[in-house]
Amino acid sequence: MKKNWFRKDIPSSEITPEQVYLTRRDFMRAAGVMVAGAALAACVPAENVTAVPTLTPAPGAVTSELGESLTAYDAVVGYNNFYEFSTNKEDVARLSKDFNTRPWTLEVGGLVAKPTTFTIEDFLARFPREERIYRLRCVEGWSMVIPWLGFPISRLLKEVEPLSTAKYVRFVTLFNPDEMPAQNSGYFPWPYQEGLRLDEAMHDLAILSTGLYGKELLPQNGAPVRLVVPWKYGFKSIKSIVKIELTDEMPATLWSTTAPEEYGFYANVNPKVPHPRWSQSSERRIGEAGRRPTLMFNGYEEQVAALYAGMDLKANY
Ligand SMILES: Nc1nc2c(c(=O)[nH]1)N[C@H]1C(S)=C(S)[C@@H](COP(=O)(O)O)O[C@H]1N2
Ligand SMILES: [Mo]
Repeated sequence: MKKNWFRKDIPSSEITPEQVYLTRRDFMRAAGVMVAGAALAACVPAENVTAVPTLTPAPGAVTSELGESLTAYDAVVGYNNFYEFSTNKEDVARLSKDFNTRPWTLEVGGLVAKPTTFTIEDFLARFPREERIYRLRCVEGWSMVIPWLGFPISRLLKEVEPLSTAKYVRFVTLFNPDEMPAQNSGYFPWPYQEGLRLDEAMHDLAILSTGLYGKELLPQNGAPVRLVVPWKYGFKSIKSIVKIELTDEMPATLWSTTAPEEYGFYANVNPKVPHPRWSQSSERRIGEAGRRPTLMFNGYEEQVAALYAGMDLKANY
């Protein structure tokens, strides 16, 4: 009965106290700034990030380019999907507390001229981090606004020099059932895998993250390094990555293998394409009462729509 593994029911006990939502106009008035354009307005310049440990935005600060409040830190680190530890979002933090993320290497290979194995220390030294405040929309119908620390994955891919035959990027999470207890269960085709088209991965909004809220990533959020692709459903943002491989074939993913009729390769946030078992037209922002409309490409339409020009987004779900 594979159908119901990925439960979507969210108990009301998980709703945290309501935060004030300011409209975009209020935001601009409050901040006393003019926003020049929507494109990439979420990106904070890199110089803010050199002193990473001191960069700690206050929960509730109004900072996204749409004038949205950051989701409270406690929710970001306390309400997690990380099925290697538990399918219960509120147990993940406790069960992953001792997950060992050092030493850690990330192997980048496949159809590239310069296959390279990076350590986390290499990352921190070679790829300066920026803060990126993104919405995260889970396919289950809840969402958060998270200030990530990371860098565009395009920078890493350029360093390894993709061959002209490379069309896709495959990502693989660590497989270690001793440390990730749910990997002992045969329910899912471990290790967790995800994929992007190469041009999607090269988009500036797609980042590798090693931190959030100005701190290093905690295990529950995918330490030491995870993908963040803000215009796609959250399950594309694979955690605790050990391998990145460039391929000429569309990679199989954990969710498209488990339930192909429910989860496709693209998984772009799209309020007009319902999941077979529920609507995707609205979402519950963690920390707010009620629901808000879900935005096309999670609000990043202006930046990413060109990647899908001419494609049938219903067929390519
Ligand atoms: N390896 C791995 N990555 C994963 C998952 C997972 O279960 N295992 N869950 C995904 C889902 S469904 C979501 S919504 C996001 C949640 O990220 P967060 O807990 O940091 O908010 O992680 C994604 N990455
Ligand atoms: Mo998700």
